Amino acid sequence: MAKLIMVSNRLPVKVEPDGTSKRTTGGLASALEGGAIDHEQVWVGWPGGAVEDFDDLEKVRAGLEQEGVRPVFLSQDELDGFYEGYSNSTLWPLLHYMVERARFSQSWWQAYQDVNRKFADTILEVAEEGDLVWIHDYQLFLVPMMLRGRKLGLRVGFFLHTPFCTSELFRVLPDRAAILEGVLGADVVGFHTYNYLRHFRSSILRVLGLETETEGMWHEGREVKMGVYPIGHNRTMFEEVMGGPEFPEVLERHRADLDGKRLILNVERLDYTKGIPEKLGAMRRFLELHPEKRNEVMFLLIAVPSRQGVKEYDELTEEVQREVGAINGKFGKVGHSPVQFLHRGFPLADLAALYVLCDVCLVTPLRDGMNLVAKEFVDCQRMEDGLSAGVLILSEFAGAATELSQALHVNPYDVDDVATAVNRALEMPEAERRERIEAMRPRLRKNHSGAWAKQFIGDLNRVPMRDERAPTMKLRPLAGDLAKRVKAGEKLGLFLDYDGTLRGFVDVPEDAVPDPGLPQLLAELASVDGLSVAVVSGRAPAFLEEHLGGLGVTLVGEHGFRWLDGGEGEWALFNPHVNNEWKSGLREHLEQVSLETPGTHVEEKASALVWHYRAADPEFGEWRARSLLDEVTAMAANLPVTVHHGKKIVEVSSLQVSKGEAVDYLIKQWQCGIALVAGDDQTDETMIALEPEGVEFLSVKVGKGSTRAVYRTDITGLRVFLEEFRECLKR
Ligand code: GDG
Repeated sequence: MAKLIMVSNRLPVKVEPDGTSKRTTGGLASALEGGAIDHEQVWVGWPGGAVEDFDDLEKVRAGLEQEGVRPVFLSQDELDGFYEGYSNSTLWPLLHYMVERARFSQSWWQAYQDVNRKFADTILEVAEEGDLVWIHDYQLFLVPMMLRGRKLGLRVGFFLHTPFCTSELFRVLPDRAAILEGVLGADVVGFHTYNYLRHFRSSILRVLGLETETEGMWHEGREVKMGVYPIGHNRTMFEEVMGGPEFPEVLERHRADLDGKRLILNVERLDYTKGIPEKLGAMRRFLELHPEKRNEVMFLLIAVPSRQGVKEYDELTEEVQREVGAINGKFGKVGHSPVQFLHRGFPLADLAALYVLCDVCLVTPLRDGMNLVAKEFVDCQRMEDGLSAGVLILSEFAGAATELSQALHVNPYDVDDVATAVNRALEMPEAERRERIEAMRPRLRKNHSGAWAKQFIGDLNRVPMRDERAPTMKLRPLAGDLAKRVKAGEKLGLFLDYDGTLRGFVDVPEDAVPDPGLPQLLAELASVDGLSVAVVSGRAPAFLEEHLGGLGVTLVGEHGFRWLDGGEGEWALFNPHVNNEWKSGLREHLEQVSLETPGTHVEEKASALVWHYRAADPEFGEWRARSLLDEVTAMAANLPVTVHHGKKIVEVSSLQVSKGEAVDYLIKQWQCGIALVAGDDQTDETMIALEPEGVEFLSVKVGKGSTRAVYRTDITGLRVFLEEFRECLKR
């Protein structure tokens, strides 16, 4: 059974002062507990502390290994550059949209790369063929790519726990391209929400110039799957503590402390992304607006200390303390301060008790990847035990907002909005509170942290092993066999699309001329007895003849409208009776759209009209293409045409003409016993879908996207195959 190698910056262990180690619970580690994951697990990560702090490193290492942990020890310098620097002072603020807080330093970037490489090296020490490697979070963006090519047969997953910011901000990062390339080393890339995925895709497009689809992309001969996996909270941990013998006592203690006050609970790490000053602003506003409630409510602010000693965080702590003092000074009275600030963590039982007892849980981060407090609060409500249900107020900028639609959603920057929501929550009738909790709970209970991990690992397990999917591996063995059969006298037809199949795309179609080796390769293949070669393209005859004429290769142009037998002589029509009267009405509409969409133009072909948007703004072009597709489909409903959305084109073409019809004709004409077709887009599917009788039919899809083809490769893979085929024919 393959191992699961969990890789995260922090580890679920604590190194004791005597050098021994103790497992800690919570977070990721507990998501894998409970037997849902049947892989043996190994952890790779930083054990905390600087390497200089350990007296006996080998003892620490041995202790950690006993706990199933492979440590990545880091020096103080590395921690400064990689952790405090690049991870926490560059990436963290930027990913949370706080670009003005992000600081950039070349030496931090260097340290980040070095430490990511250390992680990759450590993973490779423990990884064996077939293992799953699951890398977590923004500290380790580069690790997936650093594993590529170094060990075959690893399935690599990457999950981002923070938001992925809009590409407009991400582009600010000097090292943006390397970071994106780093992540694309993974087979499965996961995010909490669809929006983060969307921003990631749009960064790939704008920074790397690469097209993706929602489900992923084809990158360097591999498929990179992208998905949305909203993390769940740790149900078991809360169930256990709430079912424990001490819980009623803890609950009673807190109930007594509250002394009849209505509790408005806030729990978070003290971080600027959590919007604590803004929240205090809302509390102040609420107390101003509702003097009658000042004595009734208790805003409890639990802020777990974070990054103490870092100036920014120390200043935030002081700011919060000052403002809490000011609010209490203004609105408190003898014996009651409406805001209580507790700057420390609490045992889980206390936290659960406070979730149960509070009237309102106020979760108002300015940005948050998910926010588990919101989910824990909802799940911990105990109406069935006769307790009153609480109300969740949730920032619309927390990932959890997409799942928790019955919370009261607020804009955390808008103090009036939050103050109004607090009042609404306090006034809300019990029946409505219950209804809201009951509507949200079933989903949370199903999608707990264990289910989340199981789903991600399931997808990772479905990734084909590297060599199974390496494209040339699939096609290559065919080369030898086909060559043997041609030499033995069987007749083979090769039908190859041009753009996107034999040649990559460029901005100006006229620039996509064949590279020097291609005509030679095609000519050599076409000269072999029993082997017929056709280039089957959407291009106009003139281009094809200029670049691929006279090679003995048959040219099929305009998607199967005309052909040039053997690449010389006169072009002929496959079907002389094609009716093209439909063109005039549609042409006008397409031209109008081109006028309105910079970077697009209309191309007229003998039996087709094509709207090109390769040079348009990529997102605008894509959006316009989709609406155009609908418009044209409606306009052409009664016409003998077909409309399709190809690579950067929308094409309307005569139904009486297709690449499939043309290839079918040639297969018969040439009396092929074997036919191999290869193409990359929807027009090629008409040839891929052929089922010629009595012919062994091999179909190859070049690139990603849905297809009926049996083989899949990329441009390079196809080229390697054709070259290999030529060599085998010579042998
Ligand atoms: C990252 C992302 C994303 C808090 N105070 C106490 C305490 N907690 C526990 C809560 C909760 C956790 O800490 C905080 O949840 P977050 O969701 O903020 O998680 P982080 O790991 O900080 O953040 C975040 C998350 O990853 C998961 O992908 O949701 O957006 O930033 O579980 O219960 N626990 C105890 N005492 C406390 O005082 N025992």
